[in-house]
Amino acid sequence: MKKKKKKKKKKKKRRKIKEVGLETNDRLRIRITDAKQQRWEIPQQILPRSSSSSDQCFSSQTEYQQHCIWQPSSELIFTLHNTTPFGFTVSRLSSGDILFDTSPDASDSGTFLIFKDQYLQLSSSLPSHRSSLYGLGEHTKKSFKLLRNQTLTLWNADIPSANLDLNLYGSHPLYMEVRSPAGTTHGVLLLNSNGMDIVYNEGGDRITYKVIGGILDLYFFAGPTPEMVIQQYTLLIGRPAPMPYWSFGFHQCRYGYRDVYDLEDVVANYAKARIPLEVMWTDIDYMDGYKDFTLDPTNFPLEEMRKFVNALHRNGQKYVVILDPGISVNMTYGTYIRGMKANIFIKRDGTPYLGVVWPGPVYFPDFVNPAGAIFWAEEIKIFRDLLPIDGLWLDMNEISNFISSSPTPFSTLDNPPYQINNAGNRRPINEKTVPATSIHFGNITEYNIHNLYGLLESKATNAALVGVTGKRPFILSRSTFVGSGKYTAHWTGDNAATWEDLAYSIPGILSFGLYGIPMVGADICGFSGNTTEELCRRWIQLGAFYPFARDHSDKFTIRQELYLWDSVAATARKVLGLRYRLLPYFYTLSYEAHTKGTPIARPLFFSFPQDISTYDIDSQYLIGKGVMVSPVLKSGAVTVDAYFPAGNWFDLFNYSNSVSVDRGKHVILDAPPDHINVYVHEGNVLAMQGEGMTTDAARKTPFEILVVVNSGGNSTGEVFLDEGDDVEMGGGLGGRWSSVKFHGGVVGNKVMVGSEVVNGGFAVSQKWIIEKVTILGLKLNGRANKLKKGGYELIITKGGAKLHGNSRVHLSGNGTFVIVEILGLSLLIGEEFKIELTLSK
Ligand code: MIG
Repeated sequence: MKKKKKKKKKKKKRRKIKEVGLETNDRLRIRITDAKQQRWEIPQQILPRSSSSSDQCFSSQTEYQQHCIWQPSSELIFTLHNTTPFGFTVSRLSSGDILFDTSPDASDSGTFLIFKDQYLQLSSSLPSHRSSLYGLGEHTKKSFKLLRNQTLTLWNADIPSANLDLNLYGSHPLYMEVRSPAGTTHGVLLLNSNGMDIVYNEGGDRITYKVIGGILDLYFFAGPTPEMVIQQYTLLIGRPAPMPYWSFGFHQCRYGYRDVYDLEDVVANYAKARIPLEVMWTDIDYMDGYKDFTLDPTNFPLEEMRKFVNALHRNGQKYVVILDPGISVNMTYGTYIRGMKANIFIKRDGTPYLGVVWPGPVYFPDFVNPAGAIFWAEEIKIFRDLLPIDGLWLDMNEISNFISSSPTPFSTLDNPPYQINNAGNRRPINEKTVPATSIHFGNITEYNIHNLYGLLESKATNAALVGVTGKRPFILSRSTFVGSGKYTAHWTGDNAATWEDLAYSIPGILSFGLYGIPMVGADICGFSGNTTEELCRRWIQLGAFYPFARDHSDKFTIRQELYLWDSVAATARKVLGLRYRLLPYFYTLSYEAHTKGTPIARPLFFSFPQDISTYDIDSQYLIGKGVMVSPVLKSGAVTVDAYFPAGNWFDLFNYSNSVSVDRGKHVILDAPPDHINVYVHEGNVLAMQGEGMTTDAARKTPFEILVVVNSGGNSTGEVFLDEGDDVEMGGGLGGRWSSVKFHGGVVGNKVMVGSEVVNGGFAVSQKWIIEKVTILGLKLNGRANKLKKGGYELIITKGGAKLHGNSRVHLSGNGTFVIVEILGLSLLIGEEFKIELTLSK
């Protein structure tokens, strides 16, 4: 099954090894490096990925000159062009479509392959009129689809995400390309941790990488659907971490909470307003002098904090605190003393590098050093023994530094010959971070490993929390890299409380879905600057449907907890009510993400790749395959222009509202101040539960199975159920989990709904029941009219035996469709059932 091939070749000027490996039938790797000298490559221990095997494609140089054609089952074909310098193409076997073509444009020296020590260049042409590109973050973008004529810079930096187009906290050198009209999709990863500029030219017919180190290590993912590209990508880099069930509840944070009483007040006010609050957070305010693992004895004294956290826990709520990587240089600070003793700080010129962050002078732990990760885990353990926190928030890990240290004279690391477009202004790469000449464990330079710090910290923190709690960890990291999703969730950083940033949050979240970090959200109501009632109301309407939903704001801005305005509170109750009813759906999507990599929040083209109108849409998105969110993103608006791909769609707030389009169409929807449009597409079955003030409470309510029948006959859906915070999610049969597949459809005069259960024992043991089955999508024609008059027979069977319960059928709907509700059921979700509703002839 796994066919891998490799080949070597010498190049004229500098000697390079080229390896071309077909790693799976849908993944191809092309590795170009120096034949003589070992160069920096991201170590396997840091980012484990399958390496290509050693079987040769062609061993001799003469053969190498030939085209290299893989075995027919491979969808990706590598062809070498024997030019100087050499060029190559990657094409798709099934269509012959050329996906990547590095043949230089003879009129433009900027398109040639260049391989120097601190400058690598690679360029590929693109079929401009057929090509839509996504990814290459982290940036705040006006549009999810990458616009032409721009340079995308990757270099992790503490630059507020309220800035458009600048390099931000993370680096993800992956793009996804969708080709019209068929929507055939592939992915390209340049696996490289060095700083780079990626130029997408004005004509949209060329992409050029300009990288300041490492090697050219390219991975191609054949797709051919968007979903499959992400599956193939996350198979290489690691599947997303399982997320605890509670992390899908609503989170409240703020920079500047005064004291523990302030926290208590906020929690109490949420309860009083009947707005669900799952997780309370605290920013750096809780620390003593901003020192990690300490508590401010005056405002956040340990005893009071313990009482507070215990009260949260008694109420089914959680508590998360922030950690910054910088450790205060302070002889009376235990963490510092232990860190010095363990000798785990990043060094420069032989001594720990001295930076400045919130506590003042700091040293930064080196997470490349195994002893650094052990140190970190011990500090987390000591702190958690004092205060039973439920998760950790990793900020400032780009690394952010308040000072820019002077470069080492003549060092081409601190001052590389090619200056990437850092901060949009070709600022030095050393600006406000740890200088590139700093040294990590194993003599690795900061120059090479800079972009990996957040990944390494997330990995160490994840392992530490598993060790300390024995439970599924929750980590939120600002800085990320390829593979971070295996350890952490992410938020989009310091946005502003503006309507623009509300809109940009969608491209931001969709991009992280591509990067294999599906648990992502933006600061709801906006971080910096003062929000307004209207903006905050619209923001919670959208934010309630982010995978990760947290309200967070900057110090010295006005408060923005959702209960502070009546209109925001009312809308919050409504939209979070729907979110909580959809928790089984969100959680099942997180299981799908964990096992396959598929994003939770997806662009429309994931489900409708053949509808080319969807390629540009980023003011709406899908949760999973079939729930579409169409928010208001403009001040004053009370309607929304929403694009509906073909089919029947039903309003999840009010099943009697529907939109039916034969082919994709824009529809103007009402969006009064308290409302967001969330529609489910035909063909889906959703397992929903009731509302609750906590996810725990919501999980105790009975299920409603919502079946949206389609014209084609069969609708499907799935629910994954487990304890919610076991370290493993799923796993072998007999484990503490169950999975239920639902199907529903219309055959002749019968409406049928049924389930198939895998490992049902767990769900049965939890006594989860289905109380109601709702069927949408039946046309209100003659037959349904008969239904209305009672012309039907309802048969419910379990294990072949008929059930005689108290179920009854209720019909409503006055538009095109009838809503059939089968009420009064009491079916264990862990046992297979079949419902047949036969309409009399
Ligand atoms: O220098 O901890 O992005 O969420 O509130 C700013 C204070 C540090 C930046 C984070 C933000 C957080 C803030 N932090």
